[in-house]
Amino acid sequence: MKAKQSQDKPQPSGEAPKQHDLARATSPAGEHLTDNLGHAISDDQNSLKGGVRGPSLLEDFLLREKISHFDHERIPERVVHARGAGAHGVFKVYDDSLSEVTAARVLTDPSRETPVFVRFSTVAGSRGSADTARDVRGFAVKFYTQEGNWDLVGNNIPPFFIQDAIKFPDLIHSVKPEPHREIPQAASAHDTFYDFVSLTPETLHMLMWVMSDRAIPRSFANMEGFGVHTFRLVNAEGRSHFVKFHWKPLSGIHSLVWDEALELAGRDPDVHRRALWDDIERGDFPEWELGVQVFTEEQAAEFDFDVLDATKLVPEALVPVRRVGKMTLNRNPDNYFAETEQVAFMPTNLVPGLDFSDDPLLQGRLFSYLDTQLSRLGSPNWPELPINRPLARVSNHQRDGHMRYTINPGRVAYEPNSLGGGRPAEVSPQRGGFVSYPEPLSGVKIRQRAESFADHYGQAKLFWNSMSPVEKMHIVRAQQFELGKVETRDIRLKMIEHLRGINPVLGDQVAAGLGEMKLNGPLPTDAELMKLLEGAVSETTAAGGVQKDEALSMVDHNTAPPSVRGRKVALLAADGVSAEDVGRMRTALEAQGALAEVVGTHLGSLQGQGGEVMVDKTLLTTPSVIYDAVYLPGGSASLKALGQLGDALRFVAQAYKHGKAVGSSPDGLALLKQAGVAVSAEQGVLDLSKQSADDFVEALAQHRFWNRSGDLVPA
Ligand code: HDE
Repeated sequence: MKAKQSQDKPQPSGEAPKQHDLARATSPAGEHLTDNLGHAISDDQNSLKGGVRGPSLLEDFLLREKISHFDHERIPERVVHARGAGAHGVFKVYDDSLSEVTAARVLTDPSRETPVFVRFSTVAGSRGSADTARDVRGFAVKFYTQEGNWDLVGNNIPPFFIQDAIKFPDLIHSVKPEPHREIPQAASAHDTFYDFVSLTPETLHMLMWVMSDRAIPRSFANMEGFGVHTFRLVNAEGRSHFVKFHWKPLSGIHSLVWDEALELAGRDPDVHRRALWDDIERGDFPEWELGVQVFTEEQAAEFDFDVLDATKLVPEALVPVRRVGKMTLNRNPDNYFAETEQVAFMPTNLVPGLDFSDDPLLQGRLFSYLDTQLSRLGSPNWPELPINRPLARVSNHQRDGHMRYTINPGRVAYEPNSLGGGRPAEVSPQRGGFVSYPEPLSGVKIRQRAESFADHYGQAKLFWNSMSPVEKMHIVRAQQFELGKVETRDIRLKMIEHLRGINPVLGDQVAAGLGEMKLNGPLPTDAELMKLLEGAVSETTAAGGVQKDEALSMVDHNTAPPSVRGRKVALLAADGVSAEDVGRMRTALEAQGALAEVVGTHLGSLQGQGGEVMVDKTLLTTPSVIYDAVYLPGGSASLKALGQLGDALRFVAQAYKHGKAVGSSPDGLALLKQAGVAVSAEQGVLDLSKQSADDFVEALAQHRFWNRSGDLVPA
């Protein structure tokens, strides 16, 4: 296990600058208790009263200060992406090969380690909502470069719902809890969202992604990230290329199943936030490679879709992704509010060598983020907050405002000036001054959608075609669930027609689930549905002639070779468990970077066969949905005791139903049977008298076994 990093340990060189900068604002607990102005306090238990049983006195400045500060300690939560978790890290490019297309030093200088702060988020829910809601995830990265901050404020889904920023408030109002009764929290499964979607077919491509398992990630470390919009790279000669940014997780892309997501929302609503924190504390640092799709304007003009339309992606089959660098998250924040809550991202934070495109959604964002910080953080001086301030020197004539922290000496606060020696002076482009790409423009002033934005179904079809049968089955089930919650029949009917437009089998199966189409016989089981959907494909349009893009599937393609890195395995145990078997499995798992936890009948230690076994969690507090697999270590007394516990039987049955690897010592086979789980190596249920611990680790690396018979979920 790698050493936990703490502030007094040496840090990777690149991280140090921002960490030192933050340390200037960090205030560890002092020896003496004081008020906010440094007066020592002798009694923090009792307010000042007129007599021990008398009224409190107005004079009690300590009581008033403490209560008053408390009264004002909340700020407005983000209007979207309110719930988030953040971490510090570093980014490094592999080589200087991008210098042909960009002058951005952060992307071309391999000797630099750029500090980053990343915030992951859900979109629709409030700050206190659950991590596992079906939703898009925000993936916002702030690079503290030597040339100023660069924010890549992306999502875990590459297209967006809408094409023009003017529709964003409508989209968000439709998905947020309905305004008359504030229901439902953090859910798209309600009438107003589908009312908007059914009347706005440009949302359909992204809707398909949101109905897929991408919207219920296993962890933040198992998500891809996307810059979504087309941006520009500009090289030293001023030449521009278009670019799409990607983050490829080195621990692969993995998702929950819906039943797990629902259970986790109750059992551990902080599951993603907790995993991010725990992984970093343990030294299992989450990593992503930065990928770029670079293409010219001429190439873009040849595509049968518009790269300025954010509801479209550029298929990787059309423009491959080049992996150019790596980001490692290696330090947890010291204070949630000061860092994760007060961090302010803005797509306008750019460095020379990068620029915007004319994507009308991006153009609207260029206004929104600065604007929203003013109401959220309350002052134009928010860039002075430690988490937001750049490492590059700030020097200008902006002054005053609420909570101004910087002291600007001297009488000059204007430009041009002679009294201040003409400083600070403008910087020429050659010396790093930012210049906007001189894109030639002409046109009439007009409110109109470009004809090249008109195709709303083509890429939804591409996504659908690219799914494996199980992924398609999950989309059907998700849509049946979501529309099943929509109370207005007319909206359901409109949605079925849209889904039929993407693929008739998709539309029909959803319709059948909603009672809008009669089938000859009962509704298909999951396995039957998967068979039915296998050949269900649609002719794409607006996808550059690509009919199927493997990169869009999490099953057919992954961003990293199969591995068990970061996977968590439960070893179920009671008194009498074989200490040797526990140790053997733990060693096999940890050798490959996975984590083993003993889930026992009680906390503390178990009286094991051959020694004591320490318990990490108990059956009462820890469900199977926290884990990626379960193993039943030997010890007949232990397994007999477990076999009498409903929690243990459910644990195993549920892990099985969720498609996870299950392994058992010979002593545990009876319990497996009791839980209704049949041994089958192909289906990831291993009898360890016939197979080795390494075979179990290999099964774990497959993540899920979709070939189990019958309906897998719910357990
Ligand atoms: Fe955002 N978005 N957004 N968004 N967005 C915000 O800014 C907005 C869009 C994204 O962890 C807000 O500081 C508009 C696309 C992330 O702090 C706000 C439009 C993408 C985060 C805002 C979009 C995003 C935000 C709320 C359409 C993916 C969280 C708080 C024109 C590329 C950042 C804040 C964090 C946050 C506006 C569309 C990603 C209100 C107007 C497309 C990851 O300014």
